[in-house]
Order: sequence, then C-alpha cells, then structure tokens
Amino acid sequence: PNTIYLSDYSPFGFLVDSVHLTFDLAPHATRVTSRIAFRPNPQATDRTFFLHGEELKLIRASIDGAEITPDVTDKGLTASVPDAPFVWEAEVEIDPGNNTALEGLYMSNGMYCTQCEAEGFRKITFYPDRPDVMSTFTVRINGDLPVLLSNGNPTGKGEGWAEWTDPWPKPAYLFALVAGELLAHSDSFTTLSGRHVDLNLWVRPGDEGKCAFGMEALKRSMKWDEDVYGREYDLDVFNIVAVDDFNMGAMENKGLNIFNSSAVLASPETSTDANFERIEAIIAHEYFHNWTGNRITCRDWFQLCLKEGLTVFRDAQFTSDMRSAPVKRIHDVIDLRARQFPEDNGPLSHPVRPESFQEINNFYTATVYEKGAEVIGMLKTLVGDDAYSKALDLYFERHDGQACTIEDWLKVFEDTTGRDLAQFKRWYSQSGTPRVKVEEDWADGTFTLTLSQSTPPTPGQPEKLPQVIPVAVGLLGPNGDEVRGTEVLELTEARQNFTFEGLATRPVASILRGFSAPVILDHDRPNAERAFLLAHDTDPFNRWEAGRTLAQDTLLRMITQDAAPDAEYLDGLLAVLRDADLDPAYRALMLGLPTQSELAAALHEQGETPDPMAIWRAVETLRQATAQHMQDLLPRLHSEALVDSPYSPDAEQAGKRALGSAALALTTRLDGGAMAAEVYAKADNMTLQLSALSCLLRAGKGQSELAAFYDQWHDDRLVLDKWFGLQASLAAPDDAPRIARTLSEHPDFNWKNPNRFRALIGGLAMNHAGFHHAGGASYALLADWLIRLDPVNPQTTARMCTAFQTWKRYDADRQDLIRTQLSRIAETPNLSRDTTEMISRILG
Ligand code: DPP
Ligand code: ZN
Repeated sequence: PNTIYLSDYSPFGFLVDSVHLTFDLAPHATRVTSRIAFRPNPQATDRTFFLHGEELKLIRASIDGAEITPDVTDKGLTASVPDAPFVWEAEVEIDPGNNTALEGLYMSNGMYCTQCEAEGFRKITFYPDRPDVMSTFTVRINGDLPVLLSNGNPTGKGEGWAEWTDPWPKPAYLFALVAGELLAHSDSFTTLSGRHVDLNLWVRPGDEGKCAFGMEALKRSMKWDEDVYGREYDLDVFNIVAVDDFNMGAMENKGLNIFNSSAVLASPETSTDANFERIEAIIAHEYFHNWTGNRITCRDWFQLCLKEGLTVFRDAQFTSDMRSAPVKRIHDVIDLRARQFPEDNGPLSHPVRPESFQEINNFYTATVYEKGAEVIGMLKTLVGDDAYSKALDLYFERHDGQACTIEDWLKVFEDTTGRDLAQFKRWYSQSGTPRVKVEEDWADGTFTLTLSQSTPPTPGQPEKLPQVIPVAVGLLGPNGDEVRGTEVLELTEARQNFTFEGLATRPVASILRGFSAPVILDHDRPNAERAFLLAHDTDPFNRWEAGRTLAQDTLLRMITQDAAPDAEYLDGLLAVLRDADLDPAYRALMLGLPTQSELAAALHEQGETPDPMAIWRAVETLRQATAQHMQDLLPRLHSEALVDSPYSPDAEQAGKRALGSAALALTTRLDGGAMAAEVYAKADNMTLQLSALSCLLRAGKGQSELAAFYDQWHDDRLVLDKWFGLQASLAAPDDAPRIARTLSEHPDFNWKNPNRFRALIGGLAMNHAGFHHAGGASYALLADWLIRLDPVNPQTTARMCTAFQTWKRYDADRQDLIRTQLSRIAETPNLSRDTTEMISRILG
C-alpha cells in the first residue's frame, strides 16, 4: 500500500471558484452532476489535473462545454485542461443503497445521508478531495422525499426538489446531504449581532420525544462560544440530523451536522446521566467546529489535531463551565489513561501530528484528539489565560477562511507573547508518554524538587529530546494548610532542580496539580504522604489522584506479593466519603479504581508479566474489603444520594445518582443484591435501571431483570445496545467468551450497525479478564468478527483492531494466541487498506 508523507505536501495546481452539484436520488442509481469552475493556482508549480474519484461510474465529462474522455483509474481521473480558467462538468452514477462502508453517500433505514470526512467526497463525484481546496457550493437535490437538506442556507424549494447555497468557502470533507422522511424539533437562536437563526433537529418518526435536551445543549453551546471566544454563528439556519448507522460520534458539516443517533437522542427513560453529558459535549464539539475546523480548516490531514485538539479542548472548557470543572478534569484524565496511554505506549504510538499514513481514517485517534487537547491546555497554562485569549483572537482574525498548519497555530502564540515555542513544538512531533521522575530534598528551610524527564522509544522514534513540561506544584504544611499556592514549574531540561526557600518545616508536595501535563509521574514516596494528600490536598484533582495512587499501589502489592488491602487506603477513603461537604459526584469518583487494563500496564512497566485473572481477583478482593470497611457509612450515602425532585440530567442530580450507584455496588457485595433488585424494580430512569442491573450482573445474578429489560426495550435501538454491551463487558471472566458468542448469534445482533457491533464486540474487549481468557476463545471470536466486518465496513473494523494493541504486555502463551489471530486477519484475501495498516502496525 501507498504511504503518504507530510513532507511531500504541495498545493493543488488549480483553485476552485464555485461548485454546483445536482443530485437525482435513486437508491441504486443516484446521478450526480457537477459543474465546477477551476482556474490555475498561481501558488502551485505542478499543473497536473487529477481529480479523486472512487467507486464512481462516469457517464460523461466536459471542459468548457466540449465532451472529453479522461483517463480513469480506481483512484480518480486525469485530463488535459486549458492554462486559463475553465468549467468542468461531469455526470456520475453511484449506488448509495449498497454502500455499507458508510462513507460517501449511503442509506440508513431508508434515508439518504453522507459522511465525507476524511476522504468520502471522492465517492460522490470527481473532485480535488483535499482540505486545502475550498469553494462555495450550490446544491440542487431532486428526490421524492419530504425532507431534502444540504449545507448553507435554503435558496429554493418545490415539489420533489430543494436547493441549498453555502456562501462560506469550504473543503469537500464538510459537504453533506440528507434526504428522508424526517421530523423536525425546531427552535431558534439570536446571535450577538442580532442574526436570527432557525435551529432544527431532524429525526425519524418515533424519536421526536428525544430531541429537547440536544436542542437546549445546542443553544447553550452557541451562547457559550459568543461569551467565551467571541465567535458567532454565520448562517440563517443550523440543522442537526440523527442517523442510526454512523461510523463515528458526529460530523461537523457546515450548517448541517450529522449525528450518530446515540450522540444526540436522549430521554430520561432511555438515556443515562453519562449519555446526557456525552451528548451535551458532542453537540458543543460539533458546533464549535464551525470556527475551529470550518472557518479555519486544515491544510492537509496531518494537521488534523489543529481542529480536533483545539475543539476537544474547547468542548472540555464548555463542560467544565456547565458542570463541575474538577469532576470533568478527573473524567478526562481517566479517559486519557484508559485510551490514549495504551496507544502512546504500544505499537500504534504516533505523534499528535503524524508524519505519514496509509489510511487517514486510522488517525482519528485518542492521541490526535485527547493528547492534542492536552497540548493546548499546556500551552494555555504556560502563557496564561489572557495571552491565550489574545492569541486566539489573532488566530481567528489572521486565518479566517484559510486552510492552516500547526506552524500557523504556534505562530499566533509566538507573535502575541514573544515566546519561542520551538521546543514546545516537540509535543506535536514526538510520540510516547513522557515519564517525570520526582526526587525531594530538605535542608535548612529549603525544599528542593529534582524533576527528570524521559520518554521511552516508540515506533520510528528511538531517541527523544526533552520537552517543555508544565508541572503545577503546591506545598502543604503539617496541618494541611497550603504554605505555597500553586505555581507552574517549567521543566525543559532532562533534569532540573527547583527550590523553595524559607520554609519552617518540611512540606508535603502536591505535584502535577490539575494533571498539568499528560505524563506518567514516578514519585516514590511513603503511603503516609499519599494518605495525607488524600485528606488535605487543596487541589481537587490531586486529592483524587492521591486516592487513586494509593489504590493502585495496594492492588499491585496484592497482585505481586499477595498483600492484604492497605488500611491507609481504606481509612483515607472512608474519611473522604464521610465528608458531606464534598460534591457527591466527586465522592463517587473517589470510589473508582484503576481499570484492570491500567493495572496490567503498571505491572508491565515494573517489568512483571500481568496475569489477567490475578488482576481480576485482586480488584474483587479490594472491592469486597471496601464494602466491609464502609458498611456503616453506606446507609448514609444512600440517603445523601436520594433525589426527590423529578428527573433532570443536571450535574447536581447526576452527581447524587453517581454516588448512589457507587454505594449500591458496594451494598450489593454485602446483601447479595437485595437492594439492587429493589432499585431495579422501582427505577423510573435509565441511570438507575442500568446501574442496578450492572450490580446484579456483577454479582452473578439479575437473569430475570435482564430478560425483563429485553422485553421492555427490544424496540429501542439505543437501549438494546446497552443490553448487549452490559452482558459482554460484565460477564465473569470464565463466562465471557461463551456469553459473547451466544449474543453474537442473537437475532437482534445487527452486526452491520456500528453501534451494535461496538456494543457487543467492543464490550467483550473491555472485559479485561474475559477478553484475555486463557484458552484464547475471546481472541478468536474478535478475529472472526473483524474478518467478517472488514469487507462491509473497513473503518469500524480497523478501529476495533485496537483491542489487540496491548498484546505484548502479556505472557508468551497469550502472545502466541494473539499473534495467530493477527496473522489470520492479515492473511485474509482482499483485506481493506484500513485493516491491513492497523494489523501490520500492531504486529510491529
Ligand atoms: N466527526 C469527527 C469530530 O467531530 C470528525 N471531525 O471530531
Ligand atoms: Zn471534532
């Protein structure tokens, strides 16, 4: 396969002044007619006229009205063209009804829908399908369907047709079209400067009752972007469409966002608090792309983090403002450790801005998105809030309407702050998670921190240079008071000393407050100090982190030395949970443990071979010990978690339910599930229903509830996904492969639907001990399904291959079993480019 390099970038030989598209919709023979005004690009030297095009049947083509016969391959076409402005016209035929890859124009439950990012537009018509080619679009849709939508503003409409005009130049990846029998949940928003915007959320009949929350979230997002970033919406209409078959969460097409229905439809009966929070964040994310992504886009796909890192950072700021900032930060760090750290410390490790790829769809990763957002957070920490705002203002002013690079982005910070960001830029080019080792010294009233950094080798990068690491530090005195407030140390060398003078007594250092950099901290300190921080740290993130570190430490010793659960951890946890002044959501997070996969990574890092069953047993033992230790407090936690008012997905109620669910999980270990069964029977919202069912399943019970759940919800696609996912992810290790295989034979396992596939197959992969079942049955099941899905939907298949990315942590037997499956996949005839690239990188 072809590898594409960042260093090979060159601009396209032509500029596009306008695009006119006409769609004559038909399920198996949609005609797409394009009329495109090109002119030579004075910035380009290469005038080869190559248009991308895949899976298109060319009917006719002409230049300035004269029919031509271009050279067509399976990648696109070339033609000879005038050295002056000209009009290209082409008519092609496509087959949306058989498009199961869900890229380009496809059908989902009778509705036409598109997904063009990254390179799907080339499956719609011949075009320079690259983000640096921007143009206005006018789209006419002819089709016998009541709702016909595209980007921009509506400019004409009649029986069986509609016309849309997008006045803002955009790259083809932001093109969208939707046609179907849809209903609108409508509202409006008036922007800062008084523009009236019609807002519509389009859904299939039956889903009207699940729109209100998404609409409110959209309005909050529009307001927030005005208030915080001064960014206003720029069209007369903003449409969102929910679609059931979608490879990702959602897509920010200009004026016509398309959402996976799981990322927008919500009701208290069918959605959990976590679903509501995720929906709010994704709606905000896609809306924020209007400025960071659409108005200012990427020059090429290597710059993907330019829009994604920044937009994830912005949506996290939004969630922090709407809800609790510390709780959001902790959630994000949990997620980063669960998804980005394994990627960055394994065979798929790549820089935030990759330098080569075979299939760009494989780089929509936690590294580009989440580490990309962390890099922006560090930049903001280093320059300060005011300088950040000034730099962003300059970014919008200088680059509006352009396709940009990371160099452009960093330059606005250099120009506004005078700071040299050459070393900081390594965050974009070096892969791997830096390790920061902390050593302390105390003498004559001076406390010294010695920080050293190193980053292990990663694929293609044996040697690393020191990065700029902002380490936020505070010092606590013996009674828990803060003797030095938070300050940011800038670690730029391999090893550096930082001194704090004039202290009366030796302080306890709280290091990497707020998780100020995406690094792994190596700080060998007494557990008594961690317990002290768990009791006293004034930084909420680090207070949580102290508990997390204690939990991890005791689990590792239980696994490797057969130690008993650590009393300091259990006592410290009890004290925190007792503190009714602390936010219930925060206390619920305190009850969390590192994931079993994280524990496996930590053991691997210590040079041990992780045994998934030993890890599973240690977690079970610690949970049981926690339940016993908290026994007397549990009734009080349950009463604190009670919500009397009608269900609302707001942070306050959700936090109470989170605490109640965490307490219920512990209670279930003591009462055998009596209370969980009661909660299940009475639950009038999905959050409680699902948490009670989870408790029962974890206790090896709940079979009748599971059956009742199916009866109640088998007609609701999104809830049925939960039914599949829960069983696979919570099955006891020995049962997991069998349960997952049985579910994969269930008539409702519509495996061509990405949500359903991910629920079951991804659920199994999340069940650490069940996935790593000694006989390799789960590995084989996953491989069977990847092989089956690949010809249907390469993108979702390739994404799911990441379940194997940590394989080199495990013992020789498991490695052999996994290698056998990886080879079996690799040898499958006609394997997609997507999956081929992933498997070969994972094999290393
Ligand atoms: N839809 C994806 C996102 O919003 C890709 N742009 O991040
Ligand atoms: Zn995005």
